[in-house]
Amino acid sequence: TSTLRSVLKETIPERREQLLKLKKFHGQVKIPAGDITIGSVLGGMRGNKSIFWQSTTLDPMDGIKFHGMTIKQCQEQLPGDANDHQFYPESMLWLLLTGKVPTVEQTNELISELNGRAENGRLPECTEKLLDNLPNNMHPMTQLAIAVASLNYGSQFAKGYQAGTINKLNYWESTLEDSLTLISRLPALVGKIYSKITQDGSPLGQFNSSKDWSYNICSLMGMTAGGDSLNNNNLSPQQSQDFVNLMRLYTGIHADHEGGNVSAHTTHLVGSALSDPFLSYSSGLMGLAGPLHGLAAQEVVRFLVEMNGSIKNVNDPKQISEYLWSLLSSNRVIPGYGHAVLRNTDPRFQAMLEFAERRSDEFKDDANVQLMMTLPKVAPAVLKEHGKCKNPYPNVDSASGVLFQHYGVTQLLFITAIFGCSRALGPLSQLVWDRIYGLPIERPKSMDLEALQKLV
Ligand code: FCX
Repeated sequence: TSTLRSVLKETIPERREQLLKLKKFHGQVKIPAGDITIGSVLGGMRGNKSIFWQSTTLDPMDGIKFHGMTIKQCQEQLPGDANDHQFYPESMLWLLLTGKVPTVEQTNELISELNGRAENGRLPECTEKLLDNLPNNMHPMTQLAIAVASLNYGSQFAKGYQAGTINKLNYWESTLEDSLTLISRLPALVGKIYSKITQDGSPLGQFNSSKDWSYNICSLMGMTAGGDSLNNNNLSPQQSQDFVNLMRLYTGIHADHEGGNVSAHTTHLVGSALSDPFLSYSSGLMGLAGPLHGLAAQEVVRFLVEMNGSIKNVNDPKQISEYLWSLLSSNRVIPGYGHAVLRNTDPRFQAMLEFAERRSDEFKDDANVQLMMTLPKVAPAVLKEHGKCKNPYPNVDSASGVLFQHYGVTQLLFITAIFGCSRALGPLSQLVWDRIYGLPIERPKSMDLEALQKLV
């Protein structure tokens, strides 16, 4: 991508100088909030401001901002499908990498760049064989993490580093190469895994080199209309178009959630050892596969389906509330509610909800979607009364699974793999910047119980 590289190259010198100045002249300045306490050492480092992350910031009340832009502003300003106000994930990737809103031409150029690297949706032979040899019913996230790690076989960064041919100041270039290659391969990877868990691993759809990344995720899952899909997905043309736009929305807004969440931080941490982007993001995916993080999306669907089966009237707040209490009293969490940083409704949830509200006819008979839409009116009060969680409001995982399920993605285990496509965009963009800045290996100090006891 000549333009992407030149835009980055224009930005790099100034940014590097700013960081160097901070490090050299102000390294001793204390960060105001977020003192490290015994509570934070024992409590998952909540509130400790200790990770450098450029592309997104998370405000507890307002939620995520992408280089300062809210989801609404992204929907208004980033190039995408004009009919649905839905930006392409490529425009988000451009924004995350450069900090600038791309033009339509720049977005199209990045779409072509990624499609060029995708080799018509064909995977490298060793990755294809590796996936063929994994059990079809192995969890999709395990398959995805293994497959992504295997792509490191072709890593430009690892090769160059091994050969000693790259100047440290230029590490970012092969990191960018690898990151774009990794992102371009994800539609084919998840398409293959989806086929493995739904049938036998044979292609479900065709790669379309004139379309965007999200379209190709859908197409290789066999979910698009017309000639690109090779199976009968039972979707009307309107529904498959809506599914593509749901995928664009989903992959766009899940791309990044600042640096401290498990998948982002893991990618950053592993990358700090100069592991290449494939290994770094494979580790991030393994973190995303945890039920308190990305896997929650799958748990939400299970929970809504179970609740639908257990209560007589899903529009009755009393019955919903009783069901939630029964869950809480058996020490289970309400999936899709709560957050480590947010203290308000997640604007990503809001964006998914608006997607459903704009298609009220489509969803009016889907009891799970209806329940997902009613729950925010009941669950926060229950969680407040329960009195434990700091944020009683819905997070992003509340809505996504049931919407995918509505269009026929009934394999719950697969939903987190779609999250895994999206989350590549943010942490890999940051990894490029980690290399631009030449950030060192992460090595915080640990403390044992005796050392902590000595402090009190
Ligand atoms: N239902 C019931 N109890 C909850 C709860 C929920 N949804 N959320 C938090 N709590 C409980 C915690 O389990 C904890 O109990 P404990 O003191 O007995 O251990 C207490 O409330 C305090 O937790 P809190 O500080 O509010 O939350 P944490 O920062 O520790 O954890 C998560 C945040 C997201 C892990 C937590 O709210 C949770 O488990 N939610 C349900 C799972 C979920 O939706 N995860 C997705 C999160 C996110 F969107 C993502 O990363 O993908």
